[in-house]
Amino acid sequence: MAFAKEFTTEKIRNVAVLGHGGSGKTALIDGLCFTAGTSKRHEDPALGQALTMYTPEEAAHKISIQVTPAYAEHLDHKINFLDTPGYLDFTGEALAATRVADAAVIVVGATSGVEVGTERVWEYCEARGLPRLLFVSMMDKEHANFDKIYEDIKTKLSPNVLPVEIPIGEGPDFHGIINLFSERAHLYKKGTATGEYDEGDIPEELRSKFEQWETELQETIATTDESLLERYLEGGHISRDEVIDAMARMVARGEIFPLFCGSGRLTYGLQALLRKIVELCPSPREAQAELATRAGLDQMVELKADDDGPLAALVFKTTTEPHVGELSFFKVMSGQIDNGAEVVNASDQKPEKLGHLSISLGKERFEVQRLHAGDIGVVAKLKHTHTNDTLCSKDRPLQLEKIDFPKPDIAIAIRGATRNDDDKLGEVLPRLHEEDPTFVAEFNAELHQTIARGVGEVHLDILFERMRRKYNVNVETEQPKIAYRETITGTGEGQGRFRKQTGGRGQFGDCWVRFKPLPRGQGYAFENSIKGGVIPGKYIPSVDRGIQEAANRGILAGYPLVDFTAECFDGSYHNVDSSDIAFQLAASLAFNKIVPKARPVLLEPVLEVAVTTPDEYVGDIMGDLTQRRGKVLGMDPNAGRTVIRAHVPEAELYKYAAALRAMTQGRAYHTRSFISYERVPDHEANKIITERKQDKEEVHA
Ligand SMILES: Nc1nc2c(ncn2[C@@H]2O[C@H](COP(=O)(O)OP(=O)(O)O)[C@@H](O)[C@H]2O)c(=O)[nH]1
Ligand SMILES: [Mg+2]
Repeated sequence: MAFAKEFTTEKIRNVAVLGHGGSGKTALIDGLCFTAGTSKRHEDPALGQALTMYTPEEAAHKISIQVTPAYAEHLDHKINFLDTPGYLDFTGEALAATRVADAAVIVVGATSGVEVGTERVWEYCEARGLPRLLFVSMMDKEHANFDKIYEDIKTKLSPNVLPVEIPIGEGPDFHGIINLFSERAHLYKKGTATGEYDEGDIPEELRSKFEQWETELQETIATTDESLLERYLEGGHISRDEVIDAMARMVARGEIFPLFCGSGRLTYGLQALLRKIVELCPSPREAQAELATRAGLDQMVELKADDDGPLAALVFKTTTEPHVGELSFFKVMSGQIDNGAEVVNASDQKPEKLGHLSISLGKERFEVQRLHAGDIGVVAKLKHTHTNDTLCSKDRPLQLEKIDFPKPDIAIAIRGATRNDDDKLGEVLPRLHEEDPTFVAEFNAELHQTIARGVGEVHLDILFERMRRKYNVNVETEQPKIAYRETITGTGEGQGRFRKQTGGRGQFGDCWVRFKPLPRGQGYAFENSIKGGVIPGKYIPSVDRGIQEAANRGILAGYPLVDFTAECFDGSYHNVDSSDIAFQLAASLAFNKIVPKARPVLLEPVLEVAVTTPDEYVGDIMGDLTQRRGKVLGMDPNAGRTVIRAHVPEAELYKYAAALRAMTQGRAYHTRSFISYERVPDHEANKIITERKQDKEEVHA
């Protein structure tokens, strides 16, 4: 059988394509791979299908939901594209892509501009120091406005954006691009299918803009090099090759971000972009070195993308495909891999065989004989390897730095739709986690519910769809119960006495206990101030245990009582009848008698919420947060966006993401984390206590 072509490290580019949802990333990759001739079809995500968008969930929702590799062979190089979801619920996938890419193309829609999702991925790239090109997409769309988007990028992303192209015409009139490298106009005809164009002169009406931007470009490049500057100042011209050379170095150092434009749908501008990716983006060899840890040692090892280095490949994505089983996508950070190689998983040293070693072009896979350092590949049916594992050689176990996935903090309660579904959950939920580390689910014994957590509500919905399709398991969802707590606000003291005389040996325990409130979050403390052995030392732990058990059962509504001290200060015992059990019972009697007098109240979990929103929605969001009993802590406006921080009771935040989306047309997002327990206002508390009592009666009825 014929193997797919091998590319050596210098001939590889790994490019994450990132941007806000709907900015045109998937259409762009489809157009680029088609323009290069590597892919034979040009499809439109609007119809639910494209090269890097093929799962039934993606087709149904018409959005990308997972990182998907494809490649384009161009100018004797291979560009590995990583398509990513822009939707913030799937931001873990974008993070995975930035972890293995050596550069990024940031896509900004010509009518929508920089949005929250664009800013988010920009931060990811900043954090990794990833070189970036910027692409203004959908230049053919009605109301496209290149200059406006350029300004937007300059103010919201970086002042170091540098336009290297000028569109000719915009919206339906978009028909060409001035290329500042060749200083020629590329003119597209109706019927352009793979980015082909005629070369022409700079149109008169754009001449002054061209001259201005061209000067800017030459000046920027001249300042990077002593001899270039000298020549430039003497009125000389810097040639295309010199510009490309100097620019590639600036891009690699993150000093400038060249700005391109075009249309993924029409393939206008895509030939230039392909070529510039090859010329301006670093190969894996030039990318930053990786730090790996030797298994079992603290020592760090620096790894370069080098065929002769020790093998280390990071698995950045696993999926399951019907009829194929599990697929593991990985990047070879160092060393090379032969088809059929025997490797080990660094996390447990277990062997894995890399049979049918392949590269992937959307849903298609092509077998390769060998993958060189820096390349991205895929294998099926690994036995015990998951996302974030490192594959390495047996004699040099190395673990690469893991992808730092976002914390799943949106919770929903689930149960199987039928008994049969319920039985399968235990097996299927861990599998979903293996495919997507930003999903976790486990049974919560306190709430008596299986709680699933994800990055967002849409994320969870789509996972349940996937569960239905792949594993034939249906779930029903409901609001997670709230883990309320109880505490006391006053002090109280008194006696708990247990005495029982039945036939032979009796039971006797007697203790005096004082209950005092503790500050929030302090939990429970036991103090022993018994003097003169009125309760023998061996029974003191029994008193402690009796109180803890009673506290767990609560006093108001059956929620654990927390943040209090129990001080045992007096009591008595009986030589024969006293026992561990008798003192436990005496202590719990004391608890049940005294705590109701110590002004018990209900506590609820409060979360700190940070909402990032375009300024225009601040008023609505604040009003809504107040309705949810939220306390706004502060607002931080910055370049058209505001981050609002607030403390909001968890009980008021169910489906908040959907509410926020509705309020802001999907342009705001929020993060949350537990902050503390706080007292429930009395009228709310009474409702909760009454409901809880009814629940209990139903259970016992
Ligand atoms: N007019 C026009 N529409 C486009 C273009 N690129 C994408 N679209 C449309 O914009 C929508 C979002 O595109 P998609 O590639 O899925 O965006 P992504 O979420 O960034 O991957 C789809 O309906 C596409 O058909 C383009 O170049 N021109
Ligand atoms: Mg997409």
